[in-house]
Amino acid sequence: MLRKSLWGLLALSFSGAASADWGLNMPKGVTELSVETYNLHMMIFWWCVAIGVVVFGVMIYSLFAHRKSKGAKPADFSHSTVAEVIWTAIPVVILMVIAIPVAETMVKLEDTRNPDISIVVTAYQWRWHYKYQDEDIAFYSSLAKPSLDARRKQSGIDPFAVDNYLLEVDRRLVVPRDAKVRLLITSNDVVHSWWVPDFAIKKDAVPGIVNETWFTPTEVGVYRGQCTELCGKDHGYMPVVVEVVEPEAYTAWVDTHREADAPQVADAQ
Ligand SMILES: [Cu+2]
Repeated sequence: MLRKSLWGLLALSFSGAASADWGLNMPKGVTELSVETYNLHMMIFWWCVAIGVVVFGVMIYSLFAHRKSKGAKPADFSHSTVAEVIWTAIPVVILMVIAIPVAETMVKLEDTRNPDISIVVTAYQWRWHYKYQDEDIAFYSSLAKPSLDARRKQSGIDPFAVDNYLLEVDRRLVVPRDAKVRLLITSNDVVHSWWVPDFAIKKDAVPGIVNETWFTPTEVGVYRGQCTELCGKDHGYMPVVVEVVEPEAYTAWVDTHREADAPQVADAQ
């Protein structure tokens, strides 16, 4: 029984579709850099698998082949310079092989120059505020009403009946496809963290500090995330929802959401 379920788990973790359902692996995402990050992650994963197979292979073979019952005699040397040089040099080479592509990607991740759109993201206990720097658009993005109602104690509402329970907001962040979106992330009170797995972005929002990041989504869709820094009692109730739309739809959205015409959030402070 146990063996059966272990094999089942193993089989599941190696089949792509199942791992997506189970969330065992990170998503590939919808930006060039999220795909790059995913590929790095997989490359390093397979390096680790190979190292594990070699190291444990040698260890298990040695234990088995040189066991006492076969009359093995322990060696009595205390140092082997050759072995020490080898087991230092090989990891150094492996780390260098890994470090080069990783550094390339990290440099790209930090390159926030020449954005098409800049958005100031300010975290509040417990909602997000978005301000488009070049447009007259600014709004709060809070947990959507159906989730808010269902999460109340003894609400009587089945959370499983709520679409995207705790992962939906009243006003989504809207950005166009194929645009370089720069985020300037800060906080109004405590440390929060803006996280959208499909963009491979998780950036802390720290009071008094502006953190920068950027993404260029390549696919239209709705991408969800959460605050990932324990920020108080409603930490679990401040999701992030980003809607990526076609450039024309974005222009239309901007036209209808300029501050003058946009509905104001009643409890905005
Ligand atoms: Cu938070």
